Amino acid sequence: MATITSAAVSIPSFTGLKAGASASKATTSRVAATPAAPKLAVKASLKDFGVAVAATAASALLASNALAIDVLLGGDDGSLAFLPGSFEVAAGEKITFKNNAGFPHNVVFDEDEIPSGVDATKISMAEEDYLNAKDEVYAVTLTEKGTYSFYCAPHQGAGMVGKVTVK
Ligand SMILES: [Cu+2]
Repeated sequence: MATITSAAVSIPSFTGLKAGASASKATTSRVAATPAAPKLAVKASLKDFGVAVAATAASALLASNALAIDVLLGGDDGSLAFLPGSFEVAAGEKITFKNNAGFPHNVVFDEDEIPSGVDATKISMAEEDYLNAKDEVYAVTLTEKGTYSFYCAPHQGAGMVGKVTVK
């Protein structure tokens, strides 16, 4: 009795494997190589495949739209500010801070005003590092969605602060 039950269970399980394999040509060889793999493993691999497709689509979109934003450090009128001071980017979009006027400037993200889990030191310039010449740049790419506040260490007191929302 126990043997029959086991067979009855394994047949639909195998059918499920075949269905999974035909659903995605890219994973066919991997699934076929391990016909005894539990159904759960197949589901996991199909899920991974789906994530890979989504990631490819996202990077293709990034490449075709060349998403990037430039932020000037210091206004031509002498203002100590980020221009623009508040903006939105897509996750993974390159943000280039470009030294313009009134330098030295730098870009430091506030560790208390960034999404949890993001390391401020990895996206910031060091407090004591500065952009000293015109057109020097500091570029950063933010991948975690949320709101980030940043400031220029030498001019924070003068109001040189900014905010970016990653969508
Ligand atoms: Cu500054």
